[in-house]
Amino acid sequence: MFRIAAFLLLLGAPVFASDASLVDLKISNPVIYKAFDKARSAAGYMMIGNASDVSDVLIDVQTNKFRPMIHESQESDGIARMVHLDAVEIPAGGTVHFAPGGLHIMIMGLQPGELQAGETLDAVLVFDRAGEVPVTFTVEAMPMGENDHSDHEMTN
Ligand SMILES: [Cu+2]
Repeated sequence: MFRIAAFLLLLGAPVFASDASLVDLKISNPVIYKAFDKARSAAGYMMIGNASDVSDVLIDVQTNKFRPMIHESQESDGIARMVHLDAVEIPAGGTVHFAPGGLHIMIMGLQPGELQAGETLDAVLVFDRAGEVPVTFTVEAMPMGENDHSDHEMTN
């Protein structure tokens, strides 16, 4: 929590202030890819557009059942690894893509039968300014050729 507060102070943004009327966020194409039926983890993707002239910051993702984390896949020296992020800035007038190979919403510890293709998952995206924004992810099988994350080394 302290790290999040420090990050927001650096951005000059009010911490947990409610300025929902200032921001106009649009979440598009929320989808969760699962590599195979019994995979223990899955990753959520989407686009977050900010049509307003102030930035916002994604600070949490919540669901009733799972504890998703914000991850970013990074590659250095030919080794792909995932880094846990406390927050993601959504710039004024910009769009942030959560997409395979980059930012994603990581859901780990899946039990057999959870998050099968065709199901949906209701989640809440928590932004510094916009507050809680509900989103419904659709679960789909991992498209051919996409990275399934399961071989990634966790750092941080
Ligand atoms: Cu991840």
